[in-house]
Amino acid sequence: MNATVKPVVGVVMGSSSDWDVMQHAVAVLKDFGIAHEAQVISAHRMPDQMFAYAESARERGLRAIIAGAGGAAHLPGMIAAKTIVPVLGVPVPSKYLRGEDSLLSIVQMPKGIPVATYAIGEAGAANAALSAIAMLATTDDALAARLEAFRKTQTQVALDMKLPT
Ligand code: RP5
Repeated sequence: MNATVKPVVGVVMGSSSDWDVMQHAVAVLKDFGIAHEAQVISAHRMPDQMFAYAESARERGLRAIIAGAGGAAHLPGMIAAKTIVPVLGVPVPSKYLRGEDSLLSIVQMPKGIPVATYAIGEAGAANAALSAIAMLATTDDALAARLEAFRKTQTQVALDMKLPT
């Protein structure tokens, strides 16, 4: 992203091994021309940096944070605990429990600190980005029009689907 444009969406993940999934969020943000940043922030391996990221998010202009993690996926919840910027959590598939652990640990936030939780894996990452875009579009008519056009294209693709005869 152009370094002079301040990011409005932050994408963070617990490990570079999460990139295979989280790149799908970044790809959607890029498609829509959303100023964003992406980086590894591990809740348990770099807690001080995680706190600093969350604490500075709002004053740096972030309007949504997409946080992906696998296993005991506390990253989205801990970031949400330290900022009022909306956090969109993406459960990353894990080695042993296929991401069911990630899903439950992200979605089961105690009352008071919300994390909007998405599907496990690629669909969740892409949809988290689409939700961030929908949030930004509430105050940006041009972006709203692009989101409407994206939906119309998807509809047309489905209408044009043919099954083998
Ligand atoms: C979590 O542990 C990460 O989000 C990742 O999904 C998982 C495994 O991390 P690595 O061992 O691949 O670095 O913190």
